[in-house]
Amino acid sequence: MSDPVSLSRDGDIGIIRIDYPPVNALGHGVRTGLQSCLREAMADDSLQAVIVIGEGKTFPAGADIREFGKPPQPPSLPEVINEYEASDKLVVAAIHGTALGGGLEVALGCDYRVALDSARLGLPEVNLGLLPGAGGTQRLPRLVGARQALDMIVGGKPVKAAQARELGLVDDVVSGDLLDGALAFTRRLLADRAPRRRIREMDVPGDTGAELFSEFEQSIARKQRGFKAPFSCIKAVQAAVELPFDQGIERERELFFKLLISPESAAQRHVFFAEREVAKVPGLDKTTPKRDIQTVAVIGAGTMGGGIAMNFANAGIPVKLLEVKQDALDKGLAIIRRNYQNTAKKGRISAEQVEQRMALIQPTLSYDELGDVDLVIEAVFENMDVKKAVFTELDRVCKPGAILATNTSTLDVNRIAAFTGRPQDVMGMHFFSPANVMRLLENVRGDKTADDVIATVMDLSRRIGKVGVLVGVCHGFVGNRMLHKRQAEAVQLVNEGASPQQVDKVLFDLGFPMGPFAMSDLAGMDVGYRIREELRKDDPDNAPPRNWTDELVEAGRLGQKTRAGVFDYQEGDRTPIPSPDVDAIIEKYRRDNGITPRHISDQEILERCMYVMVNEGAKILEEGIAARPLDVDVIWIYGYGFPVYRGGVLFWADQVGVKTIFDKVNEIYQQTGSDVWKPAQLLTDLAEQNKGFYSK
Ligand code: T1G
Repeated sequence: MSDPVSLSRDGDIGIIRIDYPPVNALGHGVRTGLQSCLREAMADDSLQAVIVIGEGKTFPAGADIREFGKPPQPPSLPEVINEYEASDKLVVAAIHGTALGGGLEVALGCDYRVALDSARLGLPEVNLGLLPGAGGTQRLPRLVGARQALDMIVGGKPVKAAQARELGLVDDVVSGDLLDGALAFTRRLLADRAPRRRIREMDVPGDTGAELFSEFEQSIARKQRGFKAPFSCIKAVQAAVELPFDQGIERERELFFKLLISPESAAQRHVFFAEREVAKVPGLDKTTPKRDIQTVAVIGAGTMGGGIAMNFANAGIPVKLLEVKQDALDKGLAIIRRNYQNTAKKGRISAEQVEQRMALIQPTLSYDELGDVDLVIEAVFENMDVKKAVFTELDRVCKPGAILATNTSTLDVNRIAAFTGRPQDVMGMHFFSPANVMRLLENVRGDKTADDVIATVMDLSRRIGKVGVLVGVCHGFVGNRMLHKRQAEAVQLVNEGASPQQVDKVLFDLGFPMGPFAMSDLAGMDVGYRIREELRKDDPDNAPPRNWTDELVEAGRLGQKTRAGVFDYQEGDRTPIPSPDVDAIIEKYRRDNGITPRHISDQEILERCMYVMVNEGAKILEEGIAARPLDVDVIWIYGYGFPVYRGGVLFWADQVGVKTIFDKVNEIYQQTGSDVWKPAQLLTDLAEQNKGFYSK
């Protein structure tokens, strides 16, 4: 491997190039090279200034996250940055791609910054449960003010070059060749005898009052519930206002290292890599061919079909939307347009983009118009007879090689594939509602699905902005299979004496956006009811027994949509309110079933709702329905809002201790004899070996 950092020159200007693909991360080799090249340039009297620039796709995109948790290797990034700032020659950072985290901090150690017009700059460490630990919390406020620095550091989102110019974060924006632009800029500085600009010597401009920080903290409290890093970021920026630079740096370092060893940051760094690893399907490598997807069709213009169609229009992919009746088609298109107009009202897209996207959605009533599409996604009623009719038609009209996908959330994809003469071209693409918002996409491989179909659909997931996870065929695949176990346990806990609001609070406090019962009310109590009734019809011996939630549905309490479900809801308000009517139905259910209610602790609720999911996740891995623990974790984070600072259900299980979980699962199994609680062999093995799901 050649040196990742090199020094060259153009006349009397030194050029320090960083070439460490894929993102010029500031690993040990890069830090060492930056330091040695700067020293070499400083020793060369014929050089008047130095430019630092990244090769490949970007200026350094941060510290090398893979180094965290390993023994630190000098020189540290702050040391290197301090040398740049203290150097006796003018230093200019030439920025393209994404100057993020430590990368932007290196640029802040330079006197001036030039950015390519397409560049983005940010300090996203908060997304990793960290804060900028190489001077960013002390230098950025001195350059752009405390308020703007708080927005960038706590929000974690990058700014575009033009906005960075307005903020004073960069001194020039160039187009075309970045190095040429940077050389011209640097020559102007030399000609103008421009002053050195060491940010450590500046004061923080603008508002620096203590109330700025307290108000900012209040403004994020609700959204950042359970996170630690955002609040530490605020403290670090406040230190920039209240302390001399070097003491502020010390404060930043102290706050940084507390976060670095926190379980929350370990979890968030795990998720960063996991959400990228899921796209790498074991057994399929980059050489697996992919089919060319130019046009798509969606069958069904209901809530799911309309949302699915929007994903493709958003990605610029023409999509035919088929319904069997004109009024259903018109209604579906009207809902899509309204969704886009709402997005435009929030300023996220322009009115012109609304029309562009609507133009990409081509309505049709005839299957015969699907002969040229490369992929079809069926999103019709969850009934096997309806699926059979649709896939029989698709098999008749679609061209050879077209991929036929089903959006089913529970039905058997292998049975659906068998309705066609091309099961190798059939797979599931399970979108989560609302399909144009939720990022998770469970891609379900049938027994006969071809590898190139899988590779194509996984790649397409990324193209439409989804986090695609490959799963196998079983009832509920991965997410809903685990969810159903949690929901059943939640109901059982209420049968035994807990209240719905107590159960919900325990899981809300763990970090879920809402508890099981509030979630049922949001989705609609009739959704679960229909699934249970289908099971009672299809497979009475294994179907769940009737329970009080069935009675709620039969009493018309369907959830938020009827302003009454497990909880009551005021008009226009989603806040769940405990309902005396529901309490009466639950009490009657207990009496009718001879149950004497008992006090149930929060800890018991947490263990029973979460451990049943861990055990089911272990069974899913054993059966090969999910390939790796990280697939299960990514599904729960992107499909159900599992708190990212806990890393996912199985990452969290490791932090609790698999042995602890196994002991409790086995204890409940011995008490109840319920198969749901029969410890998975994998869980048993890990407990015996005193290992976790992620143990190497
Ligand atoms: N360290 C190590 N590997 C990284 C990395 C990083 N900082 N960033 C990306 N990669 C890998 C990634 O795992 C993937 O690997 C490949 O690069 C392409 O990434 C002291 C403490 C830069 C916007 O948080 O946001 O600086 O899968 O698929 O979609 O204050 O990567 O190919 O093996 O995402 O084009 C702060 C994180 C670090 C930026 C590019 N920086 N990265 O997106 O490609 S902490 C970040 C990103 C820090 C200092 C603190 C994105 C990207 P593989 P990709 P992309």
